[in-house]
Amino acid sequence: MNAPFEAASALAPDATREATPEHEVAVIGLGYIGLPTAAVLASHGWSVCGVDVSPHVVETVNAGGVHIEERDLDGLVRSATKARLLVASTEVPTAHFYMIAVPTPLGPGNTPDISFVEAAARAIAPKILPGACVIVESTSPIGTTERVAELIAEVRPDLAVPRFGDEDAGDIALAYCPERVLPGRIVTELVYNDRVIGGVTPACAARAAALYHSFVKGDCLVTNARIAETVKLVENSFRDVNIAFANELSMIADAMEIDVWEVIRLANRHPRVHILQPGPGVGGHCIAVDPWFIVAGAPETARLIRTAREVNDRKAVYTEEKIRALLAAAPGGKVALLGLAFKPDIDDFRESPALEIASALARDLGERVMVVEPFTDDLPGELAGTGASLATLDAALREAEVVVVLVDHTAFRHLSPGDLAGRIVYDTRGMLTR
Ligand code: SAJ
Repeated sequence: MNAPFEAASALAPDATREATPEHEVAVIGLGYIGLPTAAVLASHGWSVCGVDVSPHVVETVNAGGVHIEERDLDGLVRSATKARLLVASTEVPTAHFYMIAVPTPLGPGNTPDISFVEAAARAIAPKILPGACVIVESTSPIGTTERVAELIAEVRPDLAVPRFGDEDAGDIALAYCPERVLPGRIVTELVYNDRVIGGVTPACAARAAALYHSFVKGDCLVTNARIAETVKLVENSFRDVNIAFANELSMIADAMEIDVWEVIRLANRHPRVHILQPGPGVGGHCIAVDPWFIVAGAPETARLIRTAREVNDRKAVYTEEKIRALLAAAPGGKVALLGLAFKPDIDDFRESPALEIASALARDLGERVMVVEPFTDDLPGELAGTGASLATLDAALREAEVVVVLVDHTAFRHLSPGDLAGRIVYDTRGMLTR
């Protein structure tokens, strides 16, 4: 038993000390959150087993490799596996702590699908020992941690599983602690961000907090599970609503032939105004998704949050229509689309409005579409096979009549309006004027 476990077990029910689990921490789901979390825990001395349903992911990690791109992650995983503090498996082991970091996608009608969380709970249940602690990190609809408790209780009638509002500690602990890390800065933010830790009971929160205290340099803020679930959804909805304001403003300014970037720059000089940046829509697997979890829970009341989602989705369609209109002014001409990722300087194309726009254009304009994306060697998704081409920045600027900035990657930021003289330019990110 090493130092971090002793610290964490100080708050554990006595039963913990009777059991000898195979690992101190089991992280279920080795994706964008699970793998960095497992590696950071291991780098702080914990013995960690990462669990994934994909044999490919498990083999890659056990060989010291990574299957996702994230700054500083490869070195961390390599050292952790070499030190044997991180192993991966397709089977859930016995452990003191279980962290669930599986996807919670949107199902039909924009309703949350928590089936992967439920499957993780069912896989943990037969293995869990008295004194263990289960922490859900996946972004989840309100009530999911209690659902996990219910599923474990069904499989394990021998355990006193805590219920929301209980005074007693119970045999195991259940908590919700949302991940809040920014893709591209995950390894750093895992350590330095504050964490919100919500227990099904106060004893559960204290038990989970002990684990986070061992590696988090930010504050660990303790609350109940329902509040912590709500906090996560609210954070991303707050951002979505504010980006929607900027996107709506950009369309209004367009119609009035006003420079939206200048308006925002000057309005933001007011001490209490901070308008975000318009773009071609909102992408990624969090901000464009999580607000729907609130809407699904309160469909009649969550009017602003729903409208913001619709405004941000509409901005992508608006951008595509505008590019088509610009191309109509250059009959037969080519368009250079700069960037496909969902935001600058990452290689993540999931839910990317830029990719959506490029694909829609390429479907009927084919080889008139040139894409410049320094973060890929091949055209991703359905763009491949449309006739569209992946070009260097120089080639695209030479050949295209219309140039559209979809993502303000650093690799494009040296461009000035002068470099694009004679071209029809549409800068959805305000990169050329900022
Ligand atoms: N965007 C704009 N204008 C802006 C800011 C962002 O159009 O002014 C767009 C981006 O281009 C991108 C999208 O919004 O398409 C989302 O990008 P982001 O950088 O704002 O956020 P994500 O999705 O990478 O990460 C968010 C973060 N949440 C918040 O900032 C409240 C992160 O802390 C969360 O951990 C992450 O979601 C998550 O996993 O939920």
